[in-house]
Amino acid sequence: MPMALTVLLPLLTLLVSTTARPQPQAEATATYLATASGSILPSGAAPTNTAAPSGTGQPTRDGTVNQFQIVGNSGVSAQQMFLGTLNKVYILDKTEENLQLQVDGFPAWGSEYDLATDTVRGMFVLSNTFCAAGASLGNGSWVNFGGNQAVTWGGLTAASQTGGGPYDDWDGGQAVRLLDPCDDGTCEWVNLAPMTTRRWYPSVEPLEDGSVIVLGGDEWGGYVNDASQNNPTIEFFPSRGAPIGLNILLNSLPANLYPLTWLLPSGNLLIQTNWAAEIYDYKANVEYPLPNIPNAVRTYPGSGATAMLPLTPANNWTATVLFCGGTNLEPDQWVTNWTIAAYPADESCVSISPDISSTWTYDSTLPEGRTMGQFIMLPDSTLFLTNGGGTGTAGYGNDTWAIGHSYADNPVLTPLVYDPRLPAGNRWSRQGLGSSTVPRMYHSSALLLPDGSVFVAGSNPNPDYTVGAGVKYPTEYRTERFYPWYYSSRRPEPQGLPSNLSYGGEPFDVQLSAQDLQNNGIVNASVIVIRGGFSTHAMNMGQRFVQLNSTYTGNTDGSGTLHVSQLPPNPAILPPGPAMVFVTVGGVPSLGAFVMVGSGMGTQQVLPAGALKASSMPLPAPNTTGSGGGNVAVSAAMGGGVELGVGLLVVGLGLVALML
Ligand SMILES: [Cu+2]
Repeated sequence: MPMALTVLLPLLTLLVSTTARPQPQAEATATYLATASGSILPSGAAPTNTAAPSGTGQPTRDGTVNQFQIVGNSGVSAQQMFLGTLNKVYILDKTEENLQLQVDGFPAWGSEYDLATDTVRGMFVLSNTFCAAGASLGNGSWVNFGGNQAVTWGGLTAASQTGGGPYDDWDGGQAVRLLDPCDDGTCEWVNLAPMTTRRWYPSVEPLEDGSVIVLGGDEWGGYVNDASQNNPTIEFFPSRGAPIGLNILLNSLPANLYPLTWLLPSGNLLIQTNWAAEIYDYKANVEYPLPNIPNAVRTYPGSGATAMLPLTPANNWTATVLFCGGTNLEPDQWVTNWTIAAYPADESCVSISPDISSTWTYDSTLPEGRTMGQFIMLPDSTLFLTNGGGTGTAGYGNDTWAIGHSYADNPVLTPLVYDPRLPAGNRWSRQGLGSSTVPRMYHSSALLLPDGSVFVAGSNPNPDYTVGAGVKYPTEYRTERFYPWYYSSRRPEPQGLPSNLSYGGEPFDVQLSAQDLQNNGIVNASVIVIRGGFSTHAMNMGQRFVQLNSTYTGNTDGSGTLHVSQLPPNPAILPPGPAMVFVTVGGVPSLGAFVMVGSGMGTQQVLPAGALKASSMPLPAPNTTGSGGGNVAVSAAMGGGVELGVGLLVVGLGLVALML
């Protein structure tokens, strides 16, 4: 667009707009109610599922398996996004010149993406969400924290930090924004009382009581952090008072923004930032250092791909966290006087199981180095790795060596699949996987959708909206889907999935027809709960995969019943809040159903795990029981779990054989 027009358009819209915008002062005084039914919109909303299909039916698209497809336009560039309902993805950009989608005559930087129609609704966001973070709460609300100062064209700091200017944006440094997702197009972001301190590039992790912890960040931004503006503290939402100092954030400069953080089943946090790592007992405020992470910086801007691997009955819901790629820069190398964009990214993968060992383990190496790769957990128990580049790091700037503004280059367009059930050294495959045509560089994102496809969006390594003939990595609005191998398979249509899951308590039964089970047999069926998390900066904060314990009863007509435990009696395995539940048969998932986990905000109700029936199959020997019919709840449950694990392993190996 010619410069004259880019200047004129906002001015014109400024003249005709103005009056209908919400009053931020009034909103900012709203106080979040930390009650069991804590949502402020509307007050007293119970943590139940309002528009919850049962997870039955078949996908409505004819996507080609193992291929990407460009499907729509996100309206704003998808720097951050999450799945709010089964049909809506909520997207946040930084404040910039998104002229294609406007709210009250100003460029939008938030949108609601309708998955059925691939259309967007612009959403009013008061303050600059540039490099903010988010998570879901125990009551189903989503919260977004922090950001940058108000900006004008080119991402330059605006004269006014309280609105006005071409984008009419407010300072977002201490912002707390809350959304109750909806399917009727009426929900909006609400601004709550601010955080105690400024946080640009913070991390957020859901906790056992439905609240969240907010960690780190800096005050004013930049490529990396520095001592003059570091915010080496944590705080909670809903607030528990003044921020609390955290030594690892003091001592891991400069690459310690977006500190990588996971709640472990022990109730402690694993924190990994720059080269440092620790276990943090946030309840007692005690830090236990771990050995440095080997080979590479996985934290932003190194931005390795990271994920907690599936928590399953076979591994007794023991957490292993995997880190792949990043960059091996030392603290004194995070300066911009050399050609960072051409520097090869790291290709190592390492993992740690912090609740049982403080040792780092080398895992299967990537086929090529990668920065800003992103792991999406699929319901077939594999991890899909997409996005990012082969050289450089996250970040951008006005440097002669930058690619446009990008600090990364050589996009990796072909995805990978990691199967944690395969032997170490042999877990990666890209056999048969098609490539994307859209580089997904800095400020890209990805999410698992209810139909089991992967939604990919964003990419904008630029200070403001930047497109044009010569721009190698433009502001990207195109959205894509990737359709995994199972996408066109006939999906199981389970009957009897609950809309709420408890911690412990009575098992439930899920019915599967002979057509659902096909040739696989109910021995190869399992129930998977996935929280997709909040996607930004090559991370999905809060992403979890939990397999429920189950046993089965097979019938002579080929149908069967799964007897399914609730979640294990421990909220730290999957904190309360919204998630999707899938029934998989031979790895082929049903459509995801919306499920609320737990009992809302506050201390969770935890019940003893109810006993599961012993597994039984009618053939070849009628009435043979699968796990010895033990009548002690734990032994019966674990027996079923082990069988299921072996079944999945066989399916996994069979799959690889097919791919080869
Ligand atoms: Cu960023």
